[in-house]
Amino acid sequence: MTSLTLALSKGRILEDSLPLLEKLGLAPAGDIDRLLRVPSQDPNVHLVIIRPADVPTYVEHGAADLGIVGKDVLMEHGGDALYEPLDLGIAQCRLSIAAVKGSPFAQPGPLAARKRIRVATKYPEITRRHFAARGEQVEIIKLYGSMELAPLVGLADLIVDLVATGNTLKANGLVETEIICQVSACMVVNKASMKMKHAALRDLLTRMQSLGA
Ligand code: PRT
Ligand code: MG
Repeated sequence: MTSLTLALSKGRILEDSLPLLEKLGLAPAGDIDRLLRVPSQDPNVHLVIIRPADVPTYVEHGAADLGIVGKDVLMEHGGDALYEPLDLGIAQCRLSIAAVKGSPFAQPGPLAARKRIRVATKYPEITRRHFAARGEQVEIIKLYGSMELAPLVGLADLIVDLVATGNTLKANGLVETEIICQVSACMVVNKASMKMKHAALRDLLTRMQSLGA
C-alpha cells in the first residue's frame, strides 16, 4: 500500500479538521499536543502537525504529500507550486481592511488624496497586491499578530486582518472598511505525489468530497 503524509495546520484549523479526519478514518492515533508526527487510524497515513505558515512549504517540497491550510496562508505563500483540489469549507472567515471607527481612514473608497497610508498586517504580499491592483501605494508594516492594536497606538492607519464574527474589531473600536476575500481551509497536494501516488490520493480526495467538503 502507498503511504501518505498529511500536514495539518496547528491551532484553530486543526480543531476544525479533527471531525473531518474522524469521518475519514484518519483521526490521530497519538498525543497531538506533544508529538509533531503521529500515526493516524489508517496505517498508511501519517500526520505531521506544524505551524500553519509552514504547511505550503512542507507540501511544496514533498515532505508531506498533502496538507490542510487556510487560503489566507496559501495566498500569502503563493500557491503555484501546489495543487489546490478541495475547499474544505472549515475555519471560515474573511480577510478585511479595518480602521479606527470615526477616523478619516474609516471611509471606504480610494485612498488617493491621502499621503503615505500605513497598513499593518501579517499578510504583506496579499496587501501589496490588493492596493497595487488599484494603483495605490501603501507603506506595509509587517506584524506577526495582534494587528488590531496597531491603529490604536498610531503604528498604522489601516490593518489587513482576518475577521470572523467581527467581535474583536468591535471590542477594539475598529470598523471593517472593505472585504478583500473570503477565507476557508483547503486541501493542497504536492504535484509529484499527485502523479506518483495518484490512486491513493484520488481515493482520499474522493472520500473527502463525498463528505460534502
Ligand atoms: O501560531 P501561528 O502564528 O503559526 O498561527 P496562528 O496563530 O495564526 O494560528 P491560528 O490557530 O490562529 O489559525 C489561523 C488560521 O485559522 C488562519 O490562517 C485562518 O485560515 C483561520 N482562521 C479562521 C482564523 C480566524 N478564522 C480568525 N477569526 N484565524 C484567525 N482569526 C482571528 C483574527 O486574526 C482576529 O484576531 O480571530 C480574530 C477575529 O475573530 P472575530 O470572530 O472576533 O472576528
Ligand atoms: Mg498562534
